[in-house]
Amino acid sequence: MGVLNVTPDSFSDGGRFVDVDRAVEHGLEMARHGAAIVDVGGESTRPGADPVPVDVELDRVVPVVQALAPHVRVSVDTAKPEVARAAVAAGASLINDVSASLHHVAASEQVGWVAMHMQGEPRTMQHDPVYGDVAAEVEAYLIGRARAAADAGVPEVWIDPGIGFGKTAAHNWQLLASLARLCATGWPVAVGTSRKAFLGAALAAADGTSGRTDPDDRLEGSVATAVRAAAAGAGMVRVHDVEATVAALAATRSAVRSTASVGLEQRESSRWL
Ligand code: PMM
Repeated sequence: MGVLNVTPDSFSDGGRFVDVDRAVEHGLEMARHGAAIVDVGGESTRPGADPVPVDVELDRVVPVVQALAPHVRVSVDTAKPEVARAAVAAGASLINDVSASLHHVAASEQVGWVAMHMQGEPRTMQHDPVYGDVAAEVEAYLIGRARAAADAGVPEVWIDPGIGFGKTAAHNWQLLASLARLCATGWPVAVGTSRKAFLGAALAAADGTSGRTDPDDRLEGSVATAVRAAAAGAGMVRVHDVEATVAALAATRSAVRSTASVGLEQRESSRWL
């Protein structure tokens, strides 16, 4: 899933694709580079972000969805039912829902739904996130949301642990470390680590520098964690750098296959992943 934020203020690519033509061009480019889905979002969910009025979000999202939908599968990244409905009418077939509350819209529109876990809301979620057992709590929450959606008749349900949404860096690493367990629930898992702040600290430690504060400067961490997620069984990774991620996933697949062909167990190759 390639990320297309049509916002002036997203932490990772804010302001770059506000213009409809540029946004569509970038979406098509991600599709050419191998994205199966382009995820169009018109409201920033970065920590501290203020909500956007519904008419503003509609104006940002609908024309871009309409232009992309004939060429590539489109999802809409929104927490507003009006925006989700309008995007589906414009051709989107997946609702990417960081609020995990729109399953009734996905059911009535008969489209797919991604339920993401978030503790709190974007304006305040990073103030002091606290969990007893983050992996268990996120899993229990997501299973509940997924069951509700399936019971309501949603035809395609994904669960996403919501990396960075009301989580410390330690929580994010714990969630990544326990992804195989989330995948073992049987619900298809989506994961978004791309360019997020917790990667900056890890990359800086590798560099010996004080910090990679620019989200554009977190490519290696983004790709490495996408590969890690896929190796753990995630069916979808939400990324900004589609070309690099697709190549890394293809190379990993070849490496795992050749490991199997020389008689080692797959487990062997995934130990370091
Ligand atoms: N992260 C962001 C926005 N939407 N949706 C899902 N399903 N999972 C995520 O991890 C996620 C998301 C924030 O990143 P961005 O500002 O770069 O879009």
